[in-house]
Parts: sequence; C-alpha cells; structure tokens
Amino acid sequence: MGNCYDTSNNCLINKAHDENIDLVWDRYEKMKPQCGFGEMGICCRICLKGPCRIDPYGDGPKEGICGADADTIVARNLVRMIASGTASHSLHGKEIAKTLLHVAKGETDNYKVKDIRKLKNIAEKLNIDTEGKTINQITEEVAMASLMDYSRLENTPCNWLSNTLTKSRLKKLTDLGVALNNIESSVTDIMSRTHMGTDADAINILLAGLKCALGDYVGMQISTNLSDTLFGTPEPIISESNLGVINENAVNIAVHGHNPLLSEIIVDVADEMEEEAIKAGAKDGINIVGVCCTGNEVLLRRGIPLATNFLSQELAILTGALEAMVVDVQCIMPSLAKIASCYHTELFTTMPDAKISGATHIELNEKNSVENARVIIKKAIEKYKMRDKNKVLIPKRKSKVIAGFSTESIIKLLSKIDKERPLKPIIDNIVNGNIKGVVLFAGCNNVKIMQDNNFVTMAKKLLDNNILILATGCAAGAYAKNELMNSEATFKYAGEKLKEVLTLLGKEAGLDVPLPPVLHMGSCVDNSRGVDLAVALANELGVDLDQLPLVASAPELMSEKAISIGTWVATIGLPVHIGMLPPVGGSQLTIDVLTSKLKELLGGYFIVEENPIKAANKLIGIIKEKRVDLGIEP
Ligand code: MSK
Repeated sequence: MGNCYDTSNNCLINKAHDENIDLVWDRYEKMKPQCGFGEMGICCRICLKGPCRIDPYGDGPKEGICGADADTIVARNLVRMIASGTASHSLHGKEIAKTLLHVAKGETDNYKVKDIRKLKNIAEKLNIDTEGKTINQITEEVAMASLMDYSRLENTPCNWLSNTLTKSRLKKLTDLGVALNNIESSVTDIMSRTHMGTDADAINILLAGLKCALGDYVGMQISTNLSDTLFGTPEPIISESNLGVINENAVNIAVHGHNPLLSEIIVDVADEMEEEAIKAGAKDGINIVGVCCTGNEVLLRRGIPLATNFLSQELAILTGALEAMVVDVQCIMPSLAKIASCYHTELFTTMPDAKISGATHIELNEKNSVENARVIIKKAIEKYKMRDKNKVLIPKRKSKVIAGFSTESIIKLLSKIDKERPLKPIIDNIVNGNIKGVVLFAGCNNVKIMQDNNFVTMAKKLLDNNILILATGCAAGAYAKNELMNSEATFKYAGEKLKEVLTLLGKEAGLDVPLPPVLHMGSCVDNSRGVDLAVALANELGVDLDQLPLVASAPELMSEKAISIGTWVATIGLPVHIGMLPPVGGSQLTIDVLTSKLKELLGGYFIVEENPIKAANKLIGIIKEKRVDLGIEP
C-alpha cells in the first residue's frame, strides 16, 4: 500500500529517501509496534505512583495502584483529549474575539470590520439591540457577548450555544445537564475531576466530556463568525490545489496552521511587496500557498491556492522551491524545522505559545503584525536568491477548485430560485429524493491510513448514491487536491439526480457549469457552518437535528480536536462515522456509552468502520432509515 492516494506526491517521497530525510511515514514505521495499552486507553499516567497498565485479556492487573479500573482510566483519558481539543478551538475563537474588541475600541489599526452585514446578523442572532448604535458599539457588544462565553458565572447556557441550535436540542442538552455555560471552566472541570482520587465514575466523567465538547462547538461558532466579520464571509471562488501550485518562477511562501489573524496580514503584505520579489529575479513575484486549515481560511476568502493538507505538509519543503513556511498554531509537525534545514527554506513561527526549536520566531501580534509580516516576506525574498535549482522538484499535478460555500453564500444562491423561502429548493429536492441526504466530512489525515484514501473512496460511493457532500478541514483539502471540488467531478461522480440539481444550482449561481458535488465550507472551525445549515433546515422542517438525513464522518481522524468535534457532533444529534477506534478499546462501557447509550439519550452516536466502502454503505443505510422515519421515499 502506498503512502498517499494521490501518487503525484510519490516523487517527493522518493526524493526524501534519496536525501536520507525521514518523513512522517518513516517515523511511523520506526515507532512500530506501538504500545497496545496506549492504543486501548488503559495506560494511566495521571499520578506518580504509575504508570499503571490494565491487562485487558490475561490474568494481570484489572485495576491501577489506586484502584481505578479500566472504565475509569479510559474515560479519564478520553475526556482529557476532549478538553485539549476544546482548549485549542476555543482559544482560537478567543483570540479573534479579543481582536474584534480591540477594533471596536480603536486599539488596533491592523484590522477592521470588513463585513458589516454579518456583524449585524450576529448581533441579531445574539439578541443584541442595534437600534441607534454605531458600528463600533455593536462590534464591542458582539465581542463582549462572545467573550462572556469563556467566563460566565451564572448557570445559563453560552450565548453561542443557546442561539445557534434548535429549541428542542437546547432543551435536551439542558435536561441532561450538559448545556454549557462557560468554556474555560469546562476545561478546568475536566482537568480537576480527572485528577487522581477525584471522579471515578466513568459515566459521570463521560457526561462532563459531552459538556466540555460543547465548548469546542461554541469556540468554533465564535471563530467562524467573528473571522467572517473581520475578514469577510466567503463567497464561491475559483482556485487550485495540490503541490503543483508551488510556482518555480516565484518566491513561494506557505502559510500553515489555523489562525486567519496572521495569514490575512501575510497575504495583504505580499501584495505590496510583489515588485521587490520581481527585482530579486522571481519573474512571477510572490506566490502564497496554503497548508492545512490556515490554507483553507485564505483559500475561501482570498482564493489562495491550497498546496496540501496535514499528512504531506513536509513534502511542500521537499519541492526545494519553498522560500518560507509561516506557521501559527496547531497541526504543525515539529519535523518541519529539521527538514527546512536541509534546504534554503526558512521556517517562521509567529505565536508566543507555538515555538519550534530550529525555527525563526517573529511574532505577529496585533500591534506589530504588518511590520513583522514585511520582515518575514523580505527574508523570504532573500532566500529566493539562495534557492538551489538542482534540488527543485515540483509535482505537476494541481486541480481546479470551486470553494467558498459559507452558509450565507449557499442561502444567497438558493434565494435566486426562491426568494421568500430560500431553503425550499433544497428541502424539495431532499423530499423528492434528488438529494438522498447529506454527509459532512471533517477531520484530519492519519499516518495509519493511506492519505486521503478513505475520504475519496467514500465520497465517490456516496455521490453515486445521490448524496451531497460538505467538507471542512483536511477532508476539504483531500477533496480539493483530488479533483472532487469542481464541475468536472459532478459529471464524473454524481448520481444522475444529484447531477441535475447541481447543474440547475450552478446555472442559477451564474456559473454556467454545475456546482461541485463536494462543497468546501472552510477550515476545522467552520464545521459550525455545517451546523448552521442543518439547524436552518431543521427549523424550516420543524424537526430536530437527529431527524435529518444528515451524517458526519471523520474517516482519517488524528488530532484531539477531531475527538472533541466528533463528540459535540454526536451530542447535537448526528451520527458520526470514524475510520478508526480512538483509544477507548479497553472499556466496553465507554464504547457502549458512545454508541448505543448516546443514541438513546440524544439521537447522535459514533459508528466505527475502517473499511471505506463498508463505511459508505453504512452511511447510506442510516440516511435511508432517517428518510423512512421522516415519512419520505427511502
Ligand atoms: S488542520 S485538526 S489535521 S483537519 Fe484543521 Fe487538518 Fe485535523 Fe489539523
């Protein structure tokens, strides 16, 4: 089995081997066999009496030194993963909310509110009265209402929870005691209750995990919506994807990580410095390319080409044509520093909480971001002169991408068909079976799975069955690179009925070609866009989210953030497919809670299936069941 579904990258993997450079796949091989206790979640390192390991099969210990059994240990380990994912996504949102507040108070010149309509829509959503108020006043109130979700003392649900879900869902969460009031205290709560000698009841621990995961959801809502306010709400935009977007005749700069506060500035400043790059001999000037979710952010809003998703981030440097990689937070392999040192590439870290030894740290904070972005780009231009032409190898492949499907842009497009009830065309097509259902693909790549294989294999099968696909994060990267986000893909892979709908929508959108069968909704935090669309559909139909023919899938999950996302997606009522079992195999109780018990309580649940064809068939089966329950043709 190869490393990547897309074989155009193989030349770079071979190049790395020729140059004795270890890549993620080599390090994985060296790590084998991986620790079986760790894989099953039954290794406890929470106190210094340990580590303790539970023997899952033989006559060895069935409890740790303190007496914690496998269920307690697995549940504690799992909810700590959820807390880490929640912390990551919510801190991302907090940084953006703080920036918005500084904009409102006139404390920064580097950012401004770009999308006033979105700001006002948010104010309305959060029940903020805008009558007679200035834009700065509304901005401040929106920022404060968002920041309050991180620190509320009262036991009322977070603003971004109570105002973004269906009423019946909010009631279910409240009745279960998991309607989150404060993101940061939910993370503290997990760390506290999982301390040695505190909560030892696995069910109680897992319930706290559900509540904390909703903090991940709230953080995502804040990240997406406030980023749209600052940088604009995405509209359909045409670009390209895959390593072939690296341009031999340009100063190439990759932006990588998650936070658009930094990448937006880099893109702006690069525009100003084109001439300087041309003078340095790069006839095509500066070429910014994206990696991972920072790449998705600037693809959606600026049309910046997406070079790659998570697993092949190292290969961007192996092209020998990357002058700089500028990283912010999350999903950045520390190995990049070592690989960059084998080339002329300079790796820049930009956030105080995400430094990498061997990288150059130039901080892009609110006050100096423009100035320091210029320093980074100047250094990249100097690096261009040091490029060794003999070491350049850029794979040719790149595919056309239509991205930018925010909820707003989808509704705007549909309103061209029905101005009064824009969701009606989608609902009619779901009811008549032209669109059988929708699957939202999210999550990472994992070195244990051939890169992008599960994403692409599942999508082809689902599309053929007239199921529409939405995608975010590295799932979106997989589809962008592998030619599933353009009109040709609609002709090639969509079932006849779906093809008709996408053709009609493309025409109405003025594209003259069908819409792509996989709609790029953005970065990981933009899973909130998928929820907004689902909630709008559920409200229009008068049902709750668990009744919609809608399923989520993370077939190549990897990060703790993927665990927290999957958990809140199930909590809000959607079935969630995952392509591998997280470290919970040591506790049947935990597996039962996440599958059957959760389904009984909230309608959402996890399905584990490694085989992508079997997984697609299971999702098709679930969608059929949901259609029958809604009383429409399966
Ligand atoms: S970047 S969290 S590898 S999707 Fe959002 Fe990709 Fe997963 Fe990171």
